[in-house]
Amino acid sequence: MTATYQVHGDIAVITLENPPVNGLGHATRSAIVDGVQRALEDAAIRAIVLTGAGKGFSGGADIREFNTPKALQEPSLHTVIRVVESAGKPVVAAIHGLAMGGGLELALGCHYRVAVAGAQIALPEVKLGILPGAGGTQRLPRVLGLERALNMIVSGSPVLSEKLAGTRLFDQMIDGDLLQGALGFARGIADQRPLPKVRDLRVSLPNADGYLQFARNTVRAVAAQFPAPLKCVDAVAAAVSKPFDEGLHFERQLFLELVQTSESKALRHAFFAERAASKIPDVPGDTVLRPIRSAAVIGAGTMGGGIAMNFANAGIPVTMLETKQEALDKGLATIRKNYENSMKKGKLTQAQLDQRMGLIGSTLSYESIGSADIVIEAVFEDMAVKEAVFRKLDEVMKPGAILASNTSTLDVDKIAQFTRRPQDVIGTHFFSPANVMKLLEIVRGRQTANDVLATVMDLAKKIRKTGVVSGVCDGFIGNRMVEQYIRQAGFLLEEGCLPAQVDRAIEKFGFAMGPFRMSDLAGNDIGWYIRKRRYVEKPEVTYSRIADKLCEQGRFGQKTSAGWYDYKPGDRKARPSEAVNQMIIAHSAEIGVQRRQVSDEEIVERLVYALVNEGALIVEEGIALRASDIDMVYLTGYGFPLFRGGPMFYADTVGLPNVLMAIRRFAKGHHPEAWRPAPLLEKLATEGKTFN
Ligand code: T1G
Repeated sequence: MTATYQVHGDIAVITLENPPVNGLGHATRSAIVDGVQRALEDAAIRAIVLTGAGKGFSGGADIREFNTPKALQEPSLHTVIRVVESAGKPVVAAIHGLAMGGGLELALGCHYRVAVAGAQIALPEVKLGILPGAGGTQRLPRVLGLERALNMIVSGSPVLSEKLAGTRLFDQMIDGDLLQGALGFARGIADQRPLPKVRDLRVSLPNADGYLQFARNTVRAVAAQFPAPLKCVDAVAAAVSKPFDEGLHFERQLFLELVQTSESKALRHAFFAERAASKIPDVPGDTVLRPIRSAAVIGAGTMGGGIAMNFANAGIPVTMLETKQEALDKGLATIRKNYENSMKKGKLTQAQLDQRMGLIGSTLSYESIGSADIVIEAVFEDMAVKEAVFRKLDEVMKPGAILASNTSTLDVDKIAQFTRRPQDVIGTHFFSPANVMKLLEIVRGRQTANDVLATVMDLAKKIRKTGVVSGVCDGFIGNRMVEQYIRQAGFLLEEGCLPAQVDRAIEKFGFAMGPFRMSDLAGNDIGWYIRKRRYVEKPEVTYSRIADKLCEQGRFGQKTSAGWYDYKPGDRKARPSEAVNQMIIAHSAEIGVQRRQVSDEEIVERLVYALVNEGALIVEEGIALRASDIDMVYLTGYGFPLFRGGPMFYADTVGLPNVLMAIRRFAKGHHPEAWRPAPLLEKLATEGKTFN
């Protein structure tokens, strides 16, 4: 379906019908033009109402059409808006639910606009690395004024329709039934001439140039690697300085430039990747979910407390269980402090703080959590401890309760075997701080029931996490890949790099933090503990021993004021350590490696392609459902730069043959065993295909 045409007395009603968001794809655009022409040719019709079925008016242009011929196929959105605006009979946009992007631009081309309250009004294009490309930057300032329009366009954030009542955006707010209200409004203005056009309005602001210069400086400071926000300012500035048609042309030029940028393609990839991640091929979308009305968390430490906050934030009552009262008291105090910090930043009101704290209970007794719909254990990362907890949970939890483990590396299938209900067991791997990081790795055990998996995926959305399904393997998706990244970082030190050079190179690439600063922050002893286990379990996996030497000196990182870097007490600034650098140089000599100058480009390739190669194995083994899921893991959990779209998307943009060539080059160097090309990578590269 695309759009329907109905006649109500002497008013024609064109209804957009292109679920799920009435995207303005080519078919819908054609149907609108046909409908308007039909109404203009029918002498009995005095006015036209344009409205949307379902969720709302329209979510904008169909992003899936971008960079395809369909996006520009006539009638383009520009043409549709021109047909509407130049119509000889009044066209009234009737808005509910949402009017976003091209949807709002279409409404701005209408002669009148009416809306009910609660509709999300936005020009979110900047979030996709582009800008409103169908007149939004020229028309919105004409109805809302320069400042308000610029804020909406540069932020891309929605504003509720009622907040815009009384502006020239809406001619009337409708109470009650939107269609009836719109029909009544249309009859009232049917004979009014001339037909009002937004393009004929003027944008006026005293000292507009000064304001725009201020806007440019502000945007430049925060836009970082994204070109779109600054171009939004330039386009809106044209609404002030240029005649309408020139401004429209200028906007179009900027749009066409931005839509081709790699940043925009990365943002659009991330948009769809986030939505694809919640789709589980062998679990039907209509699987009946288990109700989650209450939760319990075992452990009130950093992770347990953070996990509990996620439930409270979503309005779900949660009980934390600990073995000692002082641990509970400490956990609750930490949560309260976190909320108070948010309140100080204006992100929370006192009432919300009280409401959320009121949702967090605490107990020392397993028996008191038996009625919870889901329980998540966040206890020490040791299988014996997990076993004791899950055997206890199996005893006390009601039938049908979901038993989840927050383990970051242990085998969820083994954990499930500690219960008589392995079908109810699942992994929910949160990332610290659990109340902040968006990523939630949802680990599907061999026996995890489909409805348990679907319920936890739905819960991820409810607690505002990006849920990504992972199969059971050591490290699941993120940590399994990061292990290869850390290995390469260590090898680079042996070959000639120092920590500061590696960190600087990868941070210039766009990572929030390089591997050595990150390790000092997290604690070098964590990796040390895992490597010591690995040396026994997987002797074939080689590591640089430099990190072990560091830990043997007690240099665990920030928490010991010394790690890869030196730290002054109370100061997080990482200062290169001469002692560590000398230890690294001595180590190379000790193992007989001739140190060499390593380029930043090689550092980035070694670190990123280590992720890509392991990611390819993870997809091939079915641990991840799709390559874009791996991108979501790295974008939301590991600080991979958003403007690069994630490791697998980035590899696609580099070209898989180039990635493979680099890996084959590395396989001739130091530690060739770490560079066995993944068969999937070789296959796709040979076939000229991509991961995504
Ligand atoms: N194009 C194509 N598909 C879209 C879409 C769009 N604009 N918006 C949503 N979808 C799909 C989405 O992928 C998912 O698909 C389903 O709809 C439900 O989405 C010229 C050029 C509208 C607030 O940026 O912000 O207009 O996974 O899960 O939570 O200036 O979708 O089910 O197959 O997000 O209720 C500008 C983007 C486009 C709005 C609804 N518009 N969309 O949120 O549902 S560029 C946007 C959203 C443009 C003009 C320019 C949200 C939503 P599937 P959902 P939701």
